Amino acid sequence: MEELKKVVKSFVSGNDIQVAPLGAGHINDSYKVSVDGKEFVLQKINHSIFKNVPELQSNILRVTSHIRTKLEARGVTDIERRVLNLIPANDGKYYYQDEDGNYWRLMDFIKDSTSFDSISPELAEKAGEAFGDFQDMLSDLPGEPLFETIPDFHNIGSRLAIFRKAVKYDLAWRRPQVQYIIDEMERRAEKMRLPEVLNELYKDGKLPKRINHCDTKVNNILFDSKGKEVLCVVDLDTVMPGFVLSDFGDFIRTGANTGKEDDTILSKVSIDLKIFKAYTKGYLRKAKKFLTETEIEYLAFGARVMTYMQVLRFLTDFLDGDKYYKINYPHHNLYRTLAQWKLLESMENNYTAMQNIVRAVNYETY
Ligand code: GN1
Ligand code: MG
Repeated sequence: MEELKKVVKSFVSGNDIQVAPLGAGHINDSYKVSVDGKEFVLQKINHSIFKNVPELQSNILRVTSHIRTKLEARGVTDIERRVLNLIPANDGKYYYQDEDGNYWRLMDFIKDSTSFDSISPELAEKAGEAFGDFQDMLSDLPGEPLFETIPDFHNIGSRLAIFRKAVKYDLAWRRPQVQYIIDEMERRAEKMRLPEVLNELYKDGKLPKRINHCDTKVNNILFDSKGKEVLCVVDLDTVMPGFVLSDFGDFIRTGANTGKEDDTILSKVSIDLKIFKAYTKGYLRKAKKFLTETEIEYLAFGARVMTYMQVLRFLTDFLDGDKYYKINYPHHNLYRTLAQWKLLESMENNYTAMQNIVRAVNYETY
């Protein structure tokens, strides 16, 4: 704790400093900090994953400043609760590097807020509006393109290549016990891959790259303390250009699952079509005005491909010996893999219904 207080002091000064662990992210370490009563969030940035922290922080600064300007123009009054606010370190940089080479950042804590791992259709609709509005607000971000904080992050072709390498080298000697899942993933590879198709559509301008959040997990939205209204979108490490189907898909993967991401009771895991529909409604209400027909047509596919990609990513990490994601118990990555695979199967069985929902909602949305 003394170490952490020292880090805090490289950003702000004060006498009474309290630090406590916060949240359950799979990548960074987060803490809630209080300095003489004022509250902050301190994060240790996982720099084996985010290799260029100065560029990462510069992305977040650009994105949050741009959103702040938009909110001001709309006349929003409680802006400090509507967008993250980074605090500069004593040397003026928006990060601090300690003697061990670890990178840290500090931001204001958003008061009276709450987040959920599972939500009602009403809230899913509001979450859809929030992520649609997020993409809309960033659509005219000035300056050069955002830095790609993790190259090929949502590129299914490269995820497959990394997965195949993990299978081949089998670093943790775990391949035999998961061979049947590997086979199932390979069986789906051609259908899920589509990079060529997507790239063709991209070249034709039918599937543009837009600034995406790229980590639209349901718990990356803060609601007010009553759990009724969206306050703001958080976890901006991966905001970068991509296909909107991946932002849509990752929300559905996490928010429209009747079970947990790592549920050990697989019968609890399935796609919740009510949530799917509600999110689609909210999202299209905000995003329809800028989406192409092709983007809308591919939304349901986005949910499938993001879930497929998450199976690959958890399974890759299991085969590698748990190097990427934080785990809470041995074989956690295997349980995550199984639960996401179950969700994928449920989406496959309900795919026509999902596509029909998108079409119907699109038809009804103005
Ligand atoms: C990670 O850090 P967290 O928990 O928000 C991951 C996402 C995965 C997710 C799986 C940088 O997100 O891409 O979808 O876990 N973030 C990174 O739950 O890899
Ligand atoms: Mg994250």
